[in-house]
Amino acid sequence: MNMENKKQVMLSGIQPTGIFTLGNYIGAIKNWEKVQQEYKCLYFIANLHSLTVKNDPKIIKQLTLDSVALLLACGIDIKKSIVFIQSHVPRHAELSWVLACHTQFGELSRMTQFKDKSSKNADNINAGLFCYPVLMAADILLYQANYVPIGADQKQHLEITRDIANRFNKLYGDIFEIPNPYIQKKGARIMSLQDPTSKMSKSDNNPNCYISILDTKDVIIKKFKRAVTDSDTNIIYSDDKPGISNLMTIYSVISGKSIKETEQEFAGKGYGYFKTAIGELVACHLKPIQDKYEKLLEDKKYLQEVCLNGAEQASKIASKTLNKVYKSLGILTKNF
Ligand code: AQP
Repeated sequence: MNMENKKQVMLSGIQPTGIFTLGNYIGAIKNWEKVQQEYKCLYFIANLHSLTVKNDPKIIKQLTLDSVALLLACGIDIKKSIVFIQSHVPRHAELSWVLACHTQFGELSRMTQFKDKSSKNADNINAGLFCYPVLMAADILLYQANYVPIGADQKQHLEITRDIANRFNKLYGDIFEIPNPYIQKKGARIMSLQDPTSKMSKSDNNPNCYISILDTKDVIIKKFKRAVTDSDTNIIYSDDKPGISNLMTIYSVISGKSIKETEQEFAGKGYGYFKTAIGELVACHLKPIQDKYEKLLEDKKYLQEVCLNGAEQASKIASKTLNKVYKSLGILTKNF
């Protein structure tokens, strides 16, 4: 066995429901890029998950390939990681059904994201929204992932994945690896610029709530200038100053400076000055990503190849797990 085989497996996905935000970047993708050296990483575009809420099919289709380009532009390297589109590996949907038959209605009813999303989509509380954590469990367990990078909002979903896997292993033998949370130290949750008590989301109706990775410099600076902050002008990190604290977290993660250093740098400077500085910093950081993205989009054929290669590699691992699962359950596969 060579060293490559000994690497632990890390898996994560992102929905093609909008152009990635600075929240997605800081909370997820920036970290995905870093861990590629140490782990065997699989990153996928979770287009099946995006069906749980109503979206325009044309936009989802467009955003799926754009999202692959964005991942590559953000530094995900296909020589180190497997990048694929969820719907290209039908094993996800197959394992999801098997796991749904081993998940209790009561467990799914307790998921806070289901409660949140069904209150936001009262006209479309569909069974897929309810079963979302089961598909997510299938995504993770198919690849025998050891680690899943998660923000606070996904904690409960990983817990239920572990519960399902443990239950399955108890009934049918040692089938699934039990995944662990991989929690990064800094900048795990970036909040909305207009409502710093709720998280920055790419599908927010108000574009002033988020910075898109593709926003131009002018737009980025304008959005930061409009960001909601409290009435005093001191640049101090504190729980009772969620607006400025959120901006300081962003500044700190992107600049690599600590919160203390950020406080010192901007002591006595006022919000206006700080907001311009953060706008300049973020725009400058995103520029090379935007340039690389534009270049990648010019070569659709290359992007398609990336997706097909990724799907092929992912399918091999996924099929091995699903065959093991079917065998343990007495479900006949074609090569019986
Ligand atoms: N605001 C955020 N701060 C930190 N991390 C975030 N993530 C999302 N928003 C923030 C992380 O990004 C990864 C991919 O998320 P997703 O696309 O699967 O769905 P999400 O968490 O629901 O992200 P959005 O942007 O809020 O999407 P919509 O608007 O479609 O619901 C995850 O690792 C997530 O933690």
